[in-house]
Amino acid sequence: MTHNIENLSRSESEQWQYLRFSTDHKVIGVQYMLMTFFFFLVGGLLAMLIRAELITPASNLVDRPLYNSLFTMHGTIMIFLWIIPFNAGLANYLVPLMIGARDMAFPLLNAISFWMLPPAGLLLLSSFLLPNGPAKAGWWSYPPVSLQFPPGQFINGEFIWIISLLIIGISSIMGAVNFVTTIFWMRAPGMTFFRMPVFVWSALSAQLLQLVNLPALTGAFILLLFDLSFGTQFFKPLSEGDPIIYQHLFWFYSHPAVYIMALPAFGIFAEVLPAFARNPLFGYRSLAIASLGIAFVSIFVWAHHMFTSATPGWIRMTFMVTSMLVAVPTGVKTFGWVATIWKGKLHLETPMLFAMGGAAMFIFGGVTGVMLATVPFDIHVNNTYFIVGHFHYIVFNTITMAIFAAIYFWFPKITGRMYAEGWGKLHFWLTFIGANLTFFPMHPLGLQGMLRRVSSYSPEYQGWNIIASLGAFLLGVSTLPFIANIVGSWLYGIKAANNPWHASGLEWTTSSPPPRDNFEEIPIVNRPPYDYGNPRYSVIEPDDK
Ligand code: HEM
Ligand SMILES: [Cu+2]
Repeated sequence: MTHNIENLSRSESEQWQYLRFSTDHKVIGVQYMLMTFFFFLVGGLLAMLIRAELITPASNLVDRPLYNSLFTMHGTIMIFLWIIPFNAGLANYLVPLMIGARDMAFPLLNAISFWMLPPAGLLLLSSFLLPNGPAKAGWWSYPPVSLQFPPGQFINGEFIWIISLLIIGISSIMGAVNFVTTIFWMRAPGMTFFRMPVFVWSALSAQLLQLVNLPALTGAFILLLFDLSFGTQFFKPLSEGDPIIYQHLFWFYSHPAVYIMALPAFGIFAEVLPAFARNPLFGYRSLAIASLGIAFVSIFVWAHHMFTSATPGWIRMTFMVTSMLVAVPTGVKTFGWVATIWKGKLHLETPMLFAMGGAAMFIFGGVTGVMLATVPFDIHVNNTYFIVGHFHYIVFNTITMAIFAAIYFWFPKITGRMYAEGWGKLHFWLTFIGANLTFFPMHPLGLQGMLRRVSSYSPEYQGWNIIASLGAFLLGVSTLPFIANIVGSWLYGIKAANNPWHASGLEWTTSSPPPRDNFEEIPIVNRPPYDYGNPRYSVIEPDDK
């Protein structure tokens, strides 16, 4: 393999653009993805500390207050600084390309939304330097626990936590306005709603949820801040405040947040599976509508997180039924993925491995989700490791795997270079095995009664805990081939064709990487997506791999 000098210097100057202020949606998208990956590593490091503590039944590595900070910061970072903003970054990169636009509707607003995040994230991390350390009340930050800081300490971990989450939330709302406007008004001629790829449908559904539900969380955080720092009594039970109201406001956003995280993953599966099965996506319209259906139903299920919060029976029953209804549109999705690869000619390159692995794991996490929607079962396993096992099958085994599928799939488009296949497969197998070793044992542990958010446990639970911790360290190792592959291939990888996977989306019709304005000429769309036999646009494919 030869590299000429121009090539190297060109790519070097390209990498620096990601540190500069830019209003190009592609640069901003990559900035989001790089920044959130940094926080994924921080969150992962915290997870390994937690798992190191849990190898032995006694609490001996960190003290209990610090343990509380560890799981609080881990959960907060993984949700608000890894998955949600990563999805925003990926959608930023892809949506304008996929709908044939030259940029987002509001490029400056887009850049501002991004640049609010690094200071907010660093502010959150800085709370490790405070005398009493970071917030300790879990990622829900329920009052009254979250309000228990020594009086007289105005700047405490909880204060910093609320301020940084408010900044992140405002950034997300601004982003949502931008995405929804872009998808409604910036589509290329002929790009009707039912010619948009499913990825765009899922981004639209997720961003609508941000618009509708995030303001409730923002309001709750502002009231919480007043209770914490300015002596109000909104949520303080001893002064006739109502902590349960906080739970309602919190979950009114935070259950849909699960779908704000998961819908883009479903969108990724809908792009990757057909490309590598060389089959059109099965049931395009129903998958597109199911995205909106999932988003809609998810607005009405929040109280399933409150089955044990002295919730009246009729509310429990109502929310049990609505929660189970989510299984209908998600079932449509799963069926569509299976039917797409059925009898396909499967090409098992790295993006496909991650997409198939992630989709399969979603079936497991989805089934335990329906189990948890059942009130009596949920009461039994409430606050145990069964919950932690269930949601990590979603947030890690499904969504984080989908994110890796996306990174490998669009890497050639973004960087103009190919990644190394062998390293990618190594990364997949380490991740897949590590994730199941880590999170499967949490289910039997929870069924046997091991509580979550504890740093010590009774010795009978140790066996499964050792397996989970070894799995977590394997996951830590799995990031090494990934980082090596991405950095090495970005600098020295062989040049990528415009459409190395023979995929069908509009983004593959332009050069790799695309020019500043995305397309030489705005394309005119005349066919539905995933129409493999008939290219939708006149595509010229130079030196295809
Ligand atoms: C990288 C591998 C990961 C490992 C080994 C891991 C492990 C853990 C462990 C051991 C806990 C503590 C459970 C408890 O005490 O209740 C935890 C909590 C949590 N994790 Fe992860 N996790 C990982 C990735 C993720 C990801 C990708 C997310 C994405 C959202 C995530 C979200 C959470 C949340 C929300 C909590 C709950 C925190 C709380 O109780 O307030 N984790 N994780
Ligand atoms: Cu929920």
